[in-house]
Amino acid sequence: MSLKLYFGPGACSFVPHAMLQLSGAEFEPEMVKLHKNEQGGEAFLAINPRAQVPVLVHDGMVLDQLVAILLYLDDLLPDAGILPGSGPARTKALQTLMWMNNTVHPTFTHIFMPFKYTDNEAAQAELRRFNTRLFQQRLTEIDALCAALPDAGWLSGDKPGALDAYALTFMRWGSIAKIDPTQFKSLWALANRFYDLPALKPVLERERLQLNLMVA
Ligand SMILES: N[C@@H](CCC(=O)N[C@@H](CS)C(=O)NCC(=O)O)C(=O)O
Repeated sequence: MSLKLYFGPGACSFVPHAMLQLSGAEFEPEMVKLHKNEQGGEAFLAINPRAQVPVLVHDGMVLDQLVAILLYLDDLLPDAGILPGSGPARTKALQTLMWMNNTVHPTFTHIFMPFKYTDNEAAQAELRRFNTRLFQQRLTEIDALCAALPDAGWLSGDKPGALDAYALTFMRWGSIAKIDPTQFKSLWALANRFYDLPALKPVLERERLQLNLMVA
């Protein structure tokens, strides 16, 4: 079996990157430098014409879209704990995953890449302002989900999984937008527990990830 993941440091691709690493599966991580626009270069466009990470390549099959990749990996690696296995716990986790992907994630894109939505500079500034406030609300909502967990519990169930990695990612992104991550006490605690998982270390080193970008 050959598994390859194209990831951008600090991007949403952290979620499958972390899941693959924690699963213990053999995979080839391939870095795409988003800040150098490598996703728009000829070599990467030949792999994903949508010019985005993450991209998973498994035995020649090329897959983009975070949720599709996570569901695929969850099938392939059922013991990895990416999502709860079945029943209402799985359905609720999927509900949260879809919301994170179709609502929280694009809210941040409006802050970080407003030029994707308008070429008017004043409108871009307004998108940044409005969506920063909205993103603060989304993080508050995720913080409440974390606060409702039992002690040392995970959003994804018994094991640290996809929802936890995505929550950590959003919290980090918030700090790029100067939203202090330490104000979200339960989310901050969960993200730190995830960050401190010994098996995650290679991913943190590859991506050079810091949890709070407000403290340089
Ligand atoms: N809908 C896509 C969104 C992926 C996405 O937004 N990827 C970002 C990184 S978080 C990216 O590649 N950005 C570079 C760009 O759009 O130029 C998914 O769920 O996979």
